[in-house]
Amino acid sequence: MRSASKEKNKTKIIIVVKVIPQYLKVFTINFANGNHSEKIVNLLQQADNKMNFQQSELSVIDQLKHIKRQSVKKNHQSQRMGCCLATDPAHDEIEKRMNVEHKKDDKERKLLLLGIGASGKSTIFKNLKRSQGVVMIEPRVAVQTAWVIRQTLIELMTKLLVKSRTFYEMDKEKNADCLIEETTETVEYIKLLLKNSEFTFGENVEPSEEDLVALGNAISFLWKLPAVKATFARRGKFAFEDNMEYFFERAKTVMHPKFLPTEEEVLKARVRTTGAVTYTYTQQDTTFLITDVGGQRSERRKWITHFDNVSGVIFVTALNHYNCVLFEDEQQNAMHEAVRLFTEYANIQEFHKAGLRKTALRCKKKKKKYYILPKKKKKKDEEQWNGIDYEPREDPEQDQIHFKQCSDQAIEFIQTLFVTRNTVKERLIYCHVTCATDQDNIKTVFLDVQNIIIRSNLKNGGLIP
Ligand SMILES: Nc1nc2c(ncn2[C@@H]2O[C@H](COP(=O)(O)OP(=O)(O)OP(=O)(O)O)[C@@H](O)[C@H]2O)c(=O)[nH]1
Ligand SMILES: [Mg+2]
Repeated sequence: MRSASKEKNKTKIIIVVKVIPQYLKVFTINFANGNHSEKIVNLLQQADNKMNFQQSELSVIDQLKHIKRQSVKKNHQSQRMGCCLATDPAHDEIEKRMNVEHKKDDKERKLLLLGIGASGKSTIFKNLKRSQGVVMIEPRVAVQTAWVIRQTLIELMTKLLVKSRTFYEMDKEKNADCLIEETTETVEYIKLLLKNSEFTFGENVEPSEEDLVALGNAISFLWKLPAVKATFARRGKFAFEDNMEYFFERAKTVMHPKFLPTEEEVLKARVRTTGAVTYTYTQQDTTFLITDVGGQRSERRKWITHFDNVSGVIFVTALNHYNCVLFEDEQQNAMHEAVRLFTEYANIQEFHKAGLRKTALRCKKKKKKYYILPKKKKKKDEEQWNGIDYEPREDPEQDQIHFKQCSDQAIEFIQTLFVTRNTVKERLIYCHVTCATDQDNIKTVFLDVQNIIIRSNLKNGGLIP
């Protein structure tokens, strides 16, 4: 039996896989983030920061550690320069504060949300806050989110039009369905859209009410074009945001001057995270600090500042990413990037005191043709998908059974891709398959996460076997 001291401070890796409900019908989706103006994103982030809960960039202990490191560095530099500075007076004070904070830290459990961009971290984070009773949309946030959605609609419709042309030019026979038929109405609407796609809404540029309504009509019309739909079906080949189908269908409503998004729509809208946000809440006498970080490549170098004393890592990965490319690099498959990232971070020194106990998987019924890693593209270190590919069956009952078989196999395959990357034998890894936009689902996942952490605290303290 392992001693309690050895068990102490174990980091748990919990993989949460997001599931896209609309997958009943559609193909894969990816985000095309970076399209919103930085200003809107910043404004939103600021507004989000002001919501009524505790959050900060770094925990106090992290900040103190940083100050201490700076102070030690300064001392070393002084000594190298021949100065006989015994100790920095600030040093003792920092040590004292660190001891106090460490004691406090003992009662706090730090959870870290990691994963590639658009994997669903912030959606889970927002949903967790919502389940804790935090009001998600203050009037100002709602107005700003409305502009983000409108801008995204214009930009992504423009992208679809451009890609329609690219696909058609690339292979006129194979991509014949991407050719946009030229009619006076189509040309007029495209012109209107392109004229407005040059603006960044929010930077003192707000179209008139008439222009907004006209834009809504244009997007709604263009969305119905078969060529646009055909290009949309090929969106696994270029970076494209999640949930856009929902907003395209409602283009006229979204472009209405009085439109304000509902909570569900705020969850569906894509706002890239820059930096990190921490939310503190208490459950069963334990204080949890959960940190959401930006997942795009440029954001990941900031992660290291959050690794101290982490009790649990929630690694989020999106099931639809098996057929998506990265926004940062359209040549890179998003699922491959997620597996690589998990391998890198699951085995880093900071999370080394971890163990593997069991893998729990919960799954919702989904209808989707799964072919995760194209066989021809298999690389040396990648597992090959040998499961059954989903082909719709005529008989609904048979179809359901067949689908269940396919989806179970595919989920197990993805799960294995991650779990087998763990090289620390005793680490605990739990897998949940959930839908990040579904509040009840996320509530259950977090209840499980909290229970795991609380149980392991009691175990470490010798209170339970
Ligand atoms: N339908 C559906 N959409 C989801 C789910 N999870 C996330 N999304 C959508 O995916 C998009 C990206 O989600 P985010 O939560 O912003 O992703 P992120 O991991 O925080 O991305 P970064 O901040 O760039 O690291 C948003 O439009 C979400 O609404 C899910 O389970 N189902
Ligand atoms: Mg985010």
